[in-house]
Amino acid sequence: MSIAAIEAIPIRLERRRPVRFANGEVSTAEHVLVRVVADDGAVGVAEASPRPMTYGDTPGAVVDALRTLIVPAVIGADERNIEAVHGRLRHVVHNVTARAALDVALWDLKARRAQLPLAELLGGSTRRVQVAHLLGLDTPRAMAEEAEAVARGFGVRAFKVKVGQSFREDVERAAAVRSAVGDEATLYLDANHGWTAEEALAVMRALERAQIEIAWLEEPTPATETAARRWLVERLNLPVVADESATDLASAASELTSGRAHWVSLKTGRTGFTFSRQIADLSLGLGASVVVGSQIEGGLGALANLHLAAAFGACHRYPAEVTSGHGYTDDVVPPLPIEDGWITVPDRPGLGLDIQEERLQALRMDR
Ligand code: MUC
Ligand code: MG
Repeated sequence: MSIAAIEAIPIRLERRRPVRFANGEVSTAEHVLVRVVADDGAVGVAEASPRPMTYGDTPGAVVDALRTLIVPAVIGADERNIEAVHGRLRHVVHNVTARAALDVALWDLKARRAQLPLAELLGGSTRRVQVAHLLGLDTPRAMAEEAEAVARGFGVRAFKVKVGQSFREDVERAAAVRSAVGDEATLYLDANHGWTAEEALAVMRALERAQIEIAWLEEPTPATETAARRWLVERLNLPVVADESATDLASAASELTSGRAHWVSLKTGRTGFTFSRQIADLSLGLGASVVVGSQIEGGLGALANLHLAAAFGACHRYPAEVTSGHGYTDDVVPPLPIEDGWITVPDRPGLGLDIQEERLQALRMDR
């Protein structure tokens, strides 16, 4: 029951269309498939989705961190004691996506051995999760058309609208999507630090005047500009969500208790299950909500987010971003069906989908 090897296989996934946001874009995604192999040959898997604009890492850095920092520290450790494995890594700073993938793979392995779906092993709050679809930055018309097609085709009723560019276009983006999907849909905005505090206030006041309802707002301004962020949060009439400013337990605690954010976004791609659960519990104790977000991971990463959303009541209070895998032309796992805007956790042990070996061989970059 000890960790015998960790494989890190870089894979290249192509988006059907690029996803743009205020601080970058994802078109060809270079991710890393991580496999933890136990001494008896049992395997747990995960997908690392490095995001240089968010965490400063790259696919090469993920592979290197696994091989040179993580493998030497954890080989031989008892795979069942996930906290103890993290204890061995306490001096490894940054490298959040590499460490998160190790965590997800260890939990997958544990749940496979227990013959339980991972969401059930972790907490088992629900089996069905309402999904939110992410609309990348584009013209207001193109974003509205995409929202309309996703609402019609998949019954999706929650949309993240990427903004953070210019006052006029951002107001038009939210207005166009709202009129495409109707008053009942949940709309929320994500500016990825693209606005100044004054711009953010102007956009949100304009949307209020136009009676365009927005449920919450993610990362309106650079979170490092703490006074400006606090000034803004005091003036807004909706929850402000910390995403890339809350990438671990300590930063989530700081954002939530400093008046800079009301809620936090959770992503297994950066905090795995172990640290996501800690942040969810912290938030619950503070009376803050959490939303399960996407970093445009492939199908395997999205599946991990689905299990997180299903495991804990706090994680499915709001629709979760668990459909990013649907946006790739090819992948190592197939996308799960979206039924009238909801996805059901597979009723199989672990993450619940097996890696399709022939797809992996076709997509791997190290051949
Ligand atoms: C988001 O919610 O910000 C964009 C980059 C990243 O790391 O996550 C995405 C989406
Ligand atoms: Mg975000």
